[in-house]
Amino acid sequence: MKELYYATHLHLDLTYQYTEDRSVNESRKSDGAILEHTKLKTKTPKMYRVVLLNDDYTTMEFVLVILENVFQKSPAEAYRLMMQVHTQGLATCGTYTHEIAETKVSTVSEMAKRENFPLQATIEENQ
Ligand code: TYC
Repeated sequence: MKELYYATHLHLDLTYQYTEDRSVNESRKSDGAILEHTKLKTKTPKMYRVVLLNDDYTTMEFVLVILENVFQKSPAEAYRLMMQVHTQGLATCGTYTHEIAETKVSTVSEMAKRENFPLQATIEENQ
């Protein structure tokens, strides 16, 4: 996980605190001053691929509806991805944070069930 630190000048950056206390997160300046680094809470979130799986029963037309409406693909990109799943067994439809990826998978599953198709999507963590 990335840890971000502000790294601008002591006098200009309010996230550095001038202190005489020799604390753990300190670095010494040439004039003897101590810079205390304030660790920020923002972290890069893990990202997850949503992978669409092939099956023998879901119609190509329905997969296009899913790709255009759930994954916001253009008709041309939806067709390309649908054919990739059809010929290769699977394809990544998008990369999202965990919560959004989970929601996409649920939406695909619910829309497919409503039409009695066995279409499935899964999640894979990005390395
Ligand atoms: N293989 C399906 C068919 O021949 C089409 C299909 C494509 C199904 C992509 C699922 O994710 C899928 N009707």
